[in-house]
Amino acid sequence: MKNVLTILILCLMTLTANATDKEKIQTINLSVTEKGFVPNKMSVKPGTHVILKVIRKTDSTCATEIKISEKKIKKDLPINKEVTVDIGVLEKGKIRFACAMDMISGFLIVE
Ligand SMILES: [Cu+2]
Repeated sequence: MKNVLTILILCLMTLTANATDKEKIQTINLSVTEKGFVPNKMSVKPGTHVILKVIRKTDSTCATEIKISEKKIKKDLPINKEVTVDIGVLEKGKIRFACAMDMISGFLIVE
């Protein structure tokens, strides 16, 4: 019984490893400064799984949150703390990210 369990766990591990192998993950670092989101324009290839690492570096901004309406994502950005935003796999198009009030923004261009 113990062996069956071990085999099952190993199988699961292999499956998970394969899934991540096929997927192309791209981590993008994003800062919030007095200038807004930096960079405010990035491009990635379609089919890429995008993970944003966002750090707000200033208090002189209204972007204390990041909102990605298209993906129904909204996350707080505490100062000087890296926040991980998993956007998932992106299809061809444009993804807009912005502050909660939609004033400061940027684009992820998928092409
Ligand atoms: Cu704002």
